[in-house]
Amino acid sequence: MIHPNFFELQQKQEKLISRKNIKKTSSNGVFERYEYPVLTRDHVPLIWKYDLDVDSNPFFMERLGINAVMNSGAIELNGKFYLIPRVEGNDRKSFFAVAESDSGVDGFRFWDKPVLLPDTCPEETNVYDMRLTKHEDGWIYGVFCSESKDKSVNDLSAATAAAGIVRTKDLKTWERLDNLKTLNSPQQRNVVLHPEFVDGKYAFYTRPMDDFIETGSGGGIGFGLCDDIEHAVIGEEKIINPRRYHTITESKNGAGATPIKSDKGWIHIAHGVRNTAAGLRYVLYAFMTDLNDPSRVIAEPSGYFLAPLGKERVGDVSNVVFSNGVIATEDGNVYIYYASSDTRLHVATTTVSRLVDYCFNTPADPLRSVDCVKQRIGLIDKNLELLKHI
Ligand code: M1P
Repeated sequence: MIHPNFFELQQKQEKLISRKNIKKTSSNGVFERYEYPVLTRDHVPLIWKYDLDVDSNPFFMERLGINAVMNSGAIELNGKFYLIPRVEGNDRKSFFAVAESDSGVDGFRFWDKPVLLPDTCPEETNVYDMRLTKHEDGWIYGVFCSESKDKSVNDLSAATAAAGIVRTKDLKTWERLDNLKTLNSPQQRNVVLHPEFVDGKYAFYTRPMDDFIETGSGGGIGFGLCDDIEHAVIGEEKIINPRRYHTITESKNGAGATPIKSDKGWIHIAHGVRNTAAGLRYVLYAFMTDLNDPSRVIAEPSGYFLAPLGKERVGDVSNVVFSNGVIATEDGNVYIYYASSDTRLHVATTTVSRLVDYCFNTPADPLRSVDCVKQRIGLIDKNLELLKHI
């Protein structure tokens, strides 16, 4: 018999999932945030956590708890919005699951079962942060971090990050391909597949790292080409967006969502990390690359695009926002899915035109305080002149 507590919890969850989200007024003109997260651990189906049987679970305890629902791949298919977030169990292992919505800002409901990836890497311990790419070859690719224990050193927490690759046509059946090999980088995270062929090859944004946490000599977001997606190997990785001293990317940076195509270039929403006395702070930033040569940055606004705010600041890993999924619909609307503090998933909305304006018309970082002041005085002088005429 089903435990009677189940029905009460089910009603509560139904209320949460069907709650309408409320768009907040934009504070910066660039995007709008929403009142409620789009996915939290409370959205996870109860049947993933509880044994409903009153005989085997008389106290109605969670048997397999969920700790967080965060960093999510995103894709639109046939007018519906699909998210594939990183779902983390209480056991600290992450997995992927599909949630769908009609609106893109609320009503996200998980499918009945999480994604069971083909088990082709016996050493793999953890998987997370899938980027979904609708590629012009006709497949939908998922590129994610595949983490294994690093047995070469005598350190219990030493790990190796690699880019796992899967592909599907329907988000239901997944084919696992070989992990990406980058000949010059021992570790990789935040790898994103570009949606179009470049010079007839598959193009990846990479993030070379010497170490699991520190990027070391890995100087920023890389770009590399490969011939065969089923056995992907990248030789040369060109750093296209370096991390820089005394900026939001000083400690590290990484590609975020699959870039959005606009008539002015490819729009990237990436993340930058700087170290502080309170630990690492992750923010989102934007840049654009050339339409015909996506390895060439053509615009990079100064500073961050979106940083943790209010309740977003606190969670499992506080002071973090992270995005690995953006949807641009045909009508030019953009849905940016970002997680806060490795705990929950939010959406911010804007449009392709606003992002293009933001990228080209927000001044670049002059990299020195004195030049930042000059830059600001230029803006003030222009405004004072205008204000004289009112
Ligand atoms: O904890 C913050 C983020 O840390 C990692 O990102 P990066 O490789 O850039 O440091 C990822 O593990 C990510 O999942 C996590 O949100």
